[in-house]
Amino acid sequence: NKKTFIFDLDGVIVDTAKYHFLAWQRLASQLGIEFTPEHNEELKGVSRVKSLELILNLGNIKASQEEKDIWLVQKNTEYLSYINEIDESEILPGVISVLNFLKENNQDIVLGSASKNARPILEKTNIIHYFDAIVDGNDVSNAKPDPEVFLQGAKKMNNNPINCIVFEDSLAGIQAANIANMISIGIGDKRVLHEAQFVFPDFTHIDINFIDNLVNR
Ligand code: B16
Ligand code: MG
Repeated sequence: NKKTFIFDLDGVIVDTAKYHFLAWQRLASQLGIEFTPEHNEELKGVSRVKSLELILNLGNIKASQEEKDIWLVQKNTEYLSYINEIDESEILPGVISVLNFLKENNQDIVLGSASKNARPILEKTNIIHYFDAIVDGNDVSNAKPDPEVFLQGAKKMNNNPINCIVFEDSLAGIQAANIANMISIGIGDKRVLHEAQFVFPDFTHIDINFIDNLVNR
């Protein structure tokens, strides 16, 4: 039977972490907080609100909800100014061949992302037409490792979780896929993503026969 392939966005399809970093760093420096690329690693797959909490904790800053709301808008406005400039060239190597193979083989393609900016990113990079369903930060109330985002994706496709395959770059996302009873495929560092059933450094390392086996298993 038909499989549902669920893709995370940031870190799997596009590398938007660098733009999140620039926008968070501007805010952090304004607040007198030192924010490094290592800190940014910890924000991968984490929601916008939770990311701000982590950054404020770094600087031991207590703030009112009004202040936090202003900073969240400021960060997102700056992030969107970068997103506004992106195009197809931002798509990570090897992703398009896998999407094409899945389309040719009539498999479901679903987005499962924590980002509330997922749609504009898919539009700017010209790949929104590949997706049969999109589940993003606007749809879910429980962040990864809660499996809600992926379970909603399966439900939209009317498919059973055991027929779903998840591509993720964050450990929380891998855990979410495992809890959902889906096949978890890590994209990135094996040491970080050790709970995944399979790990590849990036999509160029995934042989199309591997995908074909998942389709026909
Ligand atoms: P936004 P993913 C996540 O996307 C990012 O990895 C994470 O760094 C970001 O804070 C989060 O989306 C929310 O993004 O501010 O655009 O709503 O990896 O789940 O696709
Ligand atoms: Mg991600």
